[in-house]
Amino acid sequence: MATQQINIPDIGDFDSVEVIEVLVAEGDVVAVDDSLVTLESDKATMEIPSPVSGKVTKVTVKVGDSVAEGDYILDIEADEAAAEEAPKADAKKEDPAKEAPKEAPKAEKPAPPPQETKAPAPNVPPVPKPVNAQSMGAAYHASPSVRAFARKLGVDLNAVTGSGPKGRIQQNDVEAMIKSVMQGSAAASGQPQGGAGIPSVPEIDFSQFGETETVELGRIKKISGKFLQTSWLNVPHVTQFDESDITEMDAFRKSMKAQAEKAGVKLTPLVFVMKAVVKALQEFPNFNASLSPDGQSIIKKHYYNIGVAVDTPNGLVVPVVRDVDQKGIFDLSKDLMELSAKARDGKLTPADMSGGCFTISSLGGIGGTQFTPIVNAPEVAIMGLSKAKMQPVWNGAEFEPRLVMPFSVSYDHRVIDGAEGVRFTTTVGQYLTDLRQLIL
Ligand code: CAO
Repeated sequence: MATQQINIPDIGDFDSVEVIEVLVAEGDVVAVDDSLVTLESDKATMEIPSPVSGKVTKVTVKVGDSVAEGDYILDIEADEAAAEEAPKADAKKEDPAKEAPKEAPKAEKPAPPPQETKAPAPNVPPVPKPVNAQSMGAAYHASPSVRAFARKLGVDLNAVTGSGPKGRIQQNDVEAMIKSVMQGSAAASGQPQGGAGIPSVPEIDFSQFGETETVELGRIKKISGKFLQTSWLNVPHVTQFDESDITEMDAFRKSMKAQAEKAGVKLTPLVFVMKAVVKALQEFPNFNASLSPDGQSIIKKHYYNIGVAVDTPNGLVVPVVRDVDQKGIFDLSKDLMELSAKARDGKLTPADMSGGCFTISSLGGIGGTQFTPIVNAPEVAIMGLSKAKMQPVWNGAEFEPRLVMPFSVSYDHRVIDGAEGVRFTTTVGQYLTDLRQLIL
């Protein structure tokens, strides 16, 4: 049997992340994908899964340690089948007991495997499982044992307030939640209650009406669904609809086609919208903010990172384009193409999806006239783009054909008032109609 040294895999841009749980001890037997340790950064909690099955022979980290990609965390004596597939050439990995470095050399930085890989080969670094990466909105912090406890009792942790450090949910928080729901149920004279204290949707056996099929939701849909529901239940939404005459903008975009091709990018209206939105965010800083957890203050951000909703075969994800204020449209286009390709290949890291200030959801390439996007909390506003259409517009003397793009902005009414909301959409619309204003 070969002993394998397990190192922290690619965890995105984080260079120091705290170990908040060590889930295995020497002598434990683990299977592929079993969680070994839990790491927590400011933005995400992630479990590091085992790349092999076997017996844990040494644990070199403890709760409170800070780790980074490549750090040595434990040894596993791999089962024979897994050991046969292990690389023979790497003497250090075959017998780490002879030379067990505290940290694996940073130069041995392996490329991460696709996210959906179920059982990676023994020498392939495991992909950390984001527990609460900013897939779509707010998140909770809870250990795997508390999550298992909640799952067993059917408690939705999105609805539980954590009393531990940094709002971490503990078992007694789950118990308190169950108690309060039970008391609420009794008070509501038998009315069935959901986990958030609202009436549940009635359960119906649809097979009584015809043939049915039950298909389990994908992992991303399950995660984003929770974030969307959390936002929907917590954020008082208002959606402002507007439209912008983008005739000149689109003519400019088309005139840049050859130059864009030379630069290896494809310009779509979205990058112009990103620039217009950032200029408007600079003028309306309440839109580039988050509400403090106690709801008493606004945290204004002095950076401009824009999340872009990307439709993938596995579900909706929101990678973040950084420092949009400092980039030109070709660079933005390149970032967007790279991030959406990564999203569709299931290769986004938690870091790719964190740090957003404002989200844009563009359905303009598909169709529709207007829609009401759900705020990506704890952000406070989101823009929805719909398909631009050529339409007759009265210019004071006659109708002329103009390309008009409908869009909407949903916002958190606790932070933004209606007048400010419509001033923001009007400003974005004006910038898109006359791009020259962006350089003023
Ligand atoms: N009006 C008219 N045409 C538009 C348009 C708009 N608002 N937005 C894009 N288009 C055009 C593009 O110019 C392109 O046409 P050409 O090939 O002729 O230039 C075509 O539509 C396809 O664009 P695209 O969708 O590939 O590119 P994009 O930059 O607009 O969007 C991305 C990129 C990743 C956001 C998009 O592919 C995507 O995934 N959209 C779905 C997001 C989503 O699901 N949101 C819903 C969230 S709420 O459930």
